[in-house]
Amino acid sequence: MPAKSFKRTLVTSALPYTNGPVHIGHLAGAYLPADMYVRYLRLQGRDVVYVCGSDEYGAAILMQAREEKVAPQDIIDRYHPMIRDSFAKTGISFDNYSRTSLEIHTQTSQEFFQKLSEKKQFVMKREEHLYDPSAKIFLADRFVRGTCPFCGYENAYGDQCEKCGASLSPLEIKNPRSTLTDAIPELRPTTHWYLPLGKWQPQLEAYIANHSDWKPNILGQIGSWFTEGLRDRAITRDVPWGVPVPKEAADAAGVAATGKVIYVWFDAPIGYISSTREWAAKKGDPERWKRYWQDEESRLIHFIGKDNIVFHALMFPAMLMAHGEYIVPDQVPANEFLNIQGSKLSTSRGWAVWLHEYLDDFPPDLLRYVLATILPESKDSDFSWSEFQARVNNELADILGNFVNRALTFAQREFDNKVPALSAPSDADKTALAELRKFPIQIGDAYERFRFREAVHLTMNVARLGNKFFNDQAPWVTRKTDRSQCANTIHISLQICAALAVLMDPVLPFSADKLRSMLGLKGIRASTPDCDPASGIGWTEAASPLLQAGHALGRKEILFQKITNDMIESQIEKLESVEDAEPDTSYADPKSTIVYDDFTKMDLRVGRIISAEQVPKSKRLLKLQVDIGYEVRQILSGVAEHFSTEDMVGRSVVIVANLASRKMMGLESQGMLLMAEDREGKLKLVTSESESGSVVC
Ligand code: B3M
Ligand code: ZN
Repeated sequence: MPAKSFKRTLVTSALPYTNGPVHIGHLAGAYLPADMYVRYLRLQGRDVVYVCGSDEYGAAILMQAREEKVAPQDIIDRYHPMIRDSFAKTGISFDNYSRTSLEIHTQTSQEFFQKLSEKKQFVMKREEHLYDPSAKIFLADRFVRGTCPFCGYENAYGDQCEKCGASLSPLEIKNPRSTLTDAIPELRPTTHWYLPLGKWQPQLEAYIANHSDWKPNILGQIGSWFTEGLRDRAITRDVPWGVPVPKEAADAAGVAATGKVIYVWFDAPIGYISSTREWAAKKGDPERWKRYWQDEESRLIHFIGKDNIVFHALMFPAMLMAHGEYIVPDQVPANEFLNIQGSKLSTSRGWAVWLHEYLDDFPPDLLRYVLATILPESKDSDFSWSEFQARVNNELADILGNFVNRALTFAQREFDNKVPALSAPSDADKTALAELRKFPIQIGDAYERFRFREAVHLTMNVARLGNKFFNDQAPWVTRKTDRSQCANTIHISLQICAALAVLMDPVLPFSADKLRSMLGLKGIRASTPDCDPASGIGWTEAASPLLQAGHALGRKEILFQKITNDMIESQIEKLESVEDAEPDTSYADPKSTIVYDDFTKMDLRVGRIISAEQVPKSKRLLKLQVDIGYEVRQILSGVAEHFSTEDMVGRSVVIVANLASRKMMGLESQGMLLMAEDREGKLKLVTSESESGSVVC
């Protein structure tokens, strides 16, 4: 639960760039968790508005237009409807999906900019910038490529090196070239508006300190930005695509406004405001947006991917503070990245599962469910088609679908497709109902804490409870021996199905709907924007018996079809037809800081491997005897795929000597070998020239 209670919530998902379709990495990052969250809030009857829209400016779109020799407008007009429709078909239930090329956005951004200009919140800087003499254009961000000053990579972008991840400015690049014409750029003077982020650092530090409940991955990133010191950010560009700098602001600064646009990372977050404004206007209440943005009792939550953290957790809050009339984000649940089949997702190489293509082949709920179970909430995670198949077949079909099917089949055959009465419930019956009643709070608590994987796991536990109860009660026996007990079993199983039809809605909205019609269950509050928060049965009531005795059930259907091997193989083939998908070779993320005492708890020792053998029936494990001077330890190490036994014997390695011993394949392991894993996943032993038993410190 949030520490403070809020009257209303505004939820946003990052505005996707409109230069290509969306893929499942996008979905797992910023859209699916947000949608699950808002559906949960709506079922709770809370006042929530969920906005998003297409991010239609920025260098990426301009560059693509140049490559294709079309106008930028053609690019955004092609992808905006495609993205909007893929989201709609996946059940991402925005209250409004806007686009930043709309007039309302130009107006909102310009007003915002103008206000900051009037409040003297900007700093003007005249400086030399790279200029392409043949294209007659200043080269911002991605319009320059050259050698990275940090790692020497020769094809680094003007704003970032893809190899080492350093964030760069075009002037830092060595041997710069124009990406438009390949010309060697020259320097020309130009004037730009800067947001003095450095000046805001103390306020931002206080703001972040107030939000210690944010996820460690976010706080970690922000902490390192603070340590480096925030730098002033240029928030205008000399490019022919973007929201024009307002003339009043240019006049006040004594700069010609022509050709100057607002930097995309300044206007895009304002897109959240424009989208809310557009929503209010469509509702016929044009001022209503202000309640969500300018009232201290409203809560602002931005769902994003980790590459957008600095903009949402520092830059946008600084903009809002500088403006003075807005609330600031209260939560920024940023997700890490989703890899595909063990390799980093890459749209340029086509190593991606595109949402619109997925939707041609499978129902949306299957993907929603599988992604929800593997969301990269605290570290990168991996999507594989075989796991997709396994989770659909073993969890959705075999646990959830099967339970529903068994309960409904029994009701149909034994009780005339009606809900039998519950009479003189046994202890087991009462326990099952009591267990069921706990779920709305348990699952809800996971949603409130932005733990979506946990929420989904707990949701499946409702179906697990149902299956266990059904099996233990064996209605196929009691139908002959004890009709009334059989009736109780089916009555309770159906109540569990009804609870599921509400509780699974945030993750499986289409199937929840189908299940409600199979049960003939009416009067459940919708989890979509058109819901009426004040009416219907909502989240809290979901687990109190929802079906009356004698209630006529609907028509039974199969909830989840199983995925065959053929279906999966063709998906894998489609992916692998992409040339040279590279494995993920980025450096592993830094771990969070520990204190010296944490380090000294480890007893690291040098030991000599005196024997090594393969553990029978295990592909991975080697059994080692390691002499650590004062004793010989048996250590099991999962490295058989990397080293042969001969590679190991005789080597002096470093081990963790005080790791609690544990059993693997029935054998005891008394310690652990240290290894160095490189970016390609290759392992090397960490060796030492010191005598056995030496302490590594
Ligand atoms: N379009 C970047 C991205 O899609 C950007 C997000 C804007 S959110 C205000 O990663
Ligand atoms: Zn680099």
